[in-house]
Order: sequence, then C-alpha cells, then structure tokens
Amino acid sequence: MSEDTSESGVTDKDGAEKAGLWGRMRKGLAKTRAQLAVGVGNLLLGEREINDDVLEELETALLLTDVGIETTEAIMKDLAGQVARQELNDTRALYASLKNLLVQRLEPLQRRLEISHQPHVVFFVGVNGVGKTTTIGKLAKRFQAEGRSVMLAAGDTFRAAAVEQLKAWGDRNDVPVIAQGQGSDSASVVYDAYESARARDVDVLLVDTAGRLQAKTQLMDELKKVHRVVKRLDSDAPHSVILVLDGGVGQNALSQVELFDEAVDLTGLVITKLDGSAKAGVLFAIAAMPDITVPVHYIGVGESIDDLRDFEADVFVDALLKPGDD
Ligand SMILES: Nc1nc2c(ncn2[C@@H]2O[C@H](COP(=O)(O)OP(=O)(O)OP(=O)(O)O)[C@@H](O)[C@H]2O)c(=O)[nH]1
Ligand SMILES: [Mg+2]
Repeated sequence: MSEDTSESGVTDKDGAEKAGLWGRMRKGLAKTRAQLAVGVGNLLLGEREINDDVLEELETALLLTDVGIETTEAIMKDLAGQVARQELNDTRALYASLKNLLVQRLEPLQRRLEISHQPHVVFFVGVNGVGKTTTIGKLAKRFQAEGRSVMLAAGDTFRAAAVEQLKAWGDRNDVPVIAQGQGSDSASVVYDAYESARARDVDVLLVDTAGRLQAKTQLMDELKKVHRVVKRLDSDAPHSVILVLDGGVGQNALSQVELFDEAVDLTGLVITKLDGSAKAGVLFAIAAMPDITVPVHYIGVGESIDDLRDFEADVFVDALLKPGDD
C-alpha cells in the first residue's frame, strides 16, 4: 500500500526535497568532514575502548578544522572528564557526547534573520570577494518566495562592474535596483534607495557595499558614514547589519567580526564558501568569542541558490560528523 503522507504529515515530496537539501549540505561540508574523519571515523569502528590515542587523534582533527585551540581544549577536557568518571563506556558513547558538546557550543549562534520594519534595511558588509553581492542575489529570491517585495541598493560604487553585477541579480529576480555610476557617493545611493523603498512600500531593502579590509581605517570610516546617513532617515536603520565571511579564511574571521562590529554594530553573519574549505570549524571559534555574540543567519555551501542554507546547529554538526558515502 502506498501512502503519500507519513504519520508526521510530511509528504514524500517534502521528504525528497529535505533529503536533497541534506545531501547538498553534506556535499558542501565534505572537505571539513574528510579532515575530521581521521579522528572521528575511528570512534565509530565498533564498540572500542577509549584510550589516549583515540583522544589525541580527535584533538588533532578538531585543531585542523580551525575549531581553535581554546575550544578544542575545553571540549577535550570535558570528554576526558567524562571518561575519567566512567560515564562513557566505548567510542560510540564518546562520539555521541562529542556531538552533544559541539551542538551546545553552536546553538547560541542559531537565529533567523527577522524582518521587523518596513522597509527593513539590511546592510551587507565584509572584506573583498567574500560573497556579499552573491548572497544578496540569493536572498532577493528567497524573500520574494516568502511573498515580500525586495529592492536592491548598489552601495558598492568603488569596484568596476559592481553595479552591473548587482543589476544582473536584480534582472534575474525582477526586483528594482537603485544605483548611481561608479565613483559616486555610496551614502547618497543608499539615501536615494531608502526614500524610494519607502515611497514604493517595499518590504526589504538589501544594501550592497564595497569590499574592504577591516584594518583600513579610511574605508571603514566611509562605511560608518553610510551607516550614519541611513540613521538620519530612520533612527532604527539599518535594521540588520550582516557581515559576510569567507569560511575558508580561518582565524582571521575573528578579527573581521571584531573590527566590523566596532564600526557598524553587526547584527548577524553569513558564512560562505564552506564547500571550498576544510575549516568549517571556524564557526566554533566564532561562538567562543568572549565579548561578542553575533548569530549566524545563513551558511553558503556552494554557488547555487539552494546552497545558501539556514544555519541550524544540530543539522550542521550532523553534516560535519556523520560518516557515510560522499
Ligand atoms: N563555492 C562557493 N562560492 C561562492 C559562495 N558564495 C559566493 N561564492 C562565489 O564567490 C565569488 C565572489 O562573490 P561576490 O558576491 O562577487 O563577492 P563580494 O563580496 O560581493 O565581492 P566584492 O564586491 O568584490 O568585495 C563569486 O564567484 C561567487 O560565485 C559559496 O557559498 N560557495
Ligand atoms: Mg560585491
């Protein structure tokens, strides 16, 4: 007998779609998983005894994926304590405990991007080439699919062809793009875009900005100026300020979070290009930053639109750890 709905009410189609998305996620994280497999794969080879070799291999694997020294040490200490107290009988139990510890550390980072104003102004900031403009293109489609109207602002007036790149995304999604020429004042573009979004009752205004290194004071000052100008129009704006990070950048991500937060008060992160990197562990290092908690709204695990995924701590950790066919 065939049924198209399971007891939980999830249709086969939903199931297939979910399995497809899960597959993409796993594929996107394959490099980090391969790096972890040396230490983690051993845990699942049967009901083996836990010894120092097993723990050492695990420690090395965590360090190699950029989980960071402090976080790795804390996790290993936790696990060693459980072993000493004989709470873990074999490597399978160790695996389960490791998974729990990793999920616990990432859970504080998990928060959706909330659209709370109209127009809700979202700035995308970050260093050069991290995926700001591409993320805006992908999100424009997503928001539209949720029934929201979208407008794009070409605030990157610096790089040649940046305006064209954003306009191409606008055309593809059939959303308006507010732009001036290359070399014009970014703050003035964003000012115009805000007025226009308000006049047209647009729900979400996605603002592209030029890539800049966090240590270049002059460029960071320009970003602050754009921020100030929008505030003059709406004291709550920008309602979201998202730092886009290249997932392959490793520990430098921490300095980017710190300095961009200092300049423009970050409200969220997008971590892109995790598919090209074996260092997805950097999310744990971000979660462990002492003075800043900025949630991760999305992660990028590939170049297609479905490869921008909501960040969910348990799904992410599962995709990193679970062995299987790749
Ligand atoms: N593999 C992979 N590539 C990505 C991902 N996100 C973005 N890219 C690629 O990264 C490249 C740079 O993307 P852009 O969106 O132009 O980056 P940007 O931050 O706007 O760059 P600037 O404006 O020059 O600072 C493009 O080739 C994108 O297709 C991802 O999650 N995975
Ligand atoms: Mg760009």
